[in-house]
Amino acid sequence: MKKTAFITGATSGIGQATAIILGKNGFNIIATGRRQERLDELKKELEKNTEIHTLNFDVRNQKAVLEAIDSLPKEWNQIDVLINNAGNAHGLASIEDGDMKDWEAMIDINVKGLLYVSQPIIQKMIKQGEGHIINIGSVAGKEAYPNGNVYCASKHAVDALNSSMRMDLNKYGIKVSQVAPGLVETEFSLVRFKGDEERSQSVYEGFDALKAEDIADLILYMATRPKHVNLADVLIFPNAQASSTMVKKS
Ligand code: NDP
Ligand code: 8X3
Repeated sequence: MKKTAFITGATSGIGQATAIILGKNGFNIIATGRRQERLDELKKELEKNTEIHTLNFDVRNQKAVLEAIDSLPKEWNQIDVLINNAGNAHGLASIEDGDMKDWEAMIDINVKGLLYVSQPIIQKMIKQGEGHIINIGSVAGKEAYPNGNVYCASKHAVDALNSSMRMDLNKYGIKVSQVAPGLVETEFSLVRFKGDEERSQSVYEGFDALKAEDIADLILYMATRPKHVNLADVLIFPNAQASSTMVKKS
């Protein structure tokens, strides 16, 4: 029987590439995000290959998250893989200058949003007697970097939750894994720098950054291992990157 993957933040970057690769490799897809036109485009592209159901909600709104998950038709009730991907950085400023609204957004989306989505799906997985959660963390959750303060803190929280969730859910046979990427060229920097294309582009100049498809490829590998194998935590860098702050640029 085909497995179903529930992917948050499937409207761009890593989440979108993951929906596409999983959809083309035997998974039914539940794709979520806030930009309806992107969800519609993805549905159009993927329905040639697989079954796809879309849900539009903001992960910050717990009521909306629960209603969206409750609204799933019976045939979409089984969720085999949850990919907690929705997230972003907002701003890059020294702690004394940081914008409280940016801080709240990162904590609300990257941490609280992940929890809002996870719990109702974990309840389903417990009833199913199996499931796999793949959390998208970051190198920023392994080592902080200057001006990264609250984004790094939010991803350190994902790192801690990944370990702790794995311990809590081990008794139910549910796998919990993390992918912690370095620099991936997506809309991430455009969001971080509030639409400043030049500043956003400069992040990825002078080296070959990872592509969203590289991360999606890893997620496909992780999601298709045999039942007894769990890639618990994978740090993935572009070859030019050696740490959160060391990137060899030409
Ligand atoms: P993108 O900006 O391309 O994608 C972010 C996705 O998250 C979008 O689909 C967006 O959908 C969704 N999202 C953002 N805010 C919300 C919200 N409030 N409610 C629902 N969905 C939301 O960035 P990436 O693909 O790069 O980022 C994906 C994940 O990867 C994030 O968790 C990020 O922290 C992590 N990451 C990224 C790295 C990089 O270098 N790019 C490196 C390490 C980790 P919509 O706007 O439609 O709601
Ligand atoms: C995204 C990678 O280094 O921009 O998590 O924080 S970085």
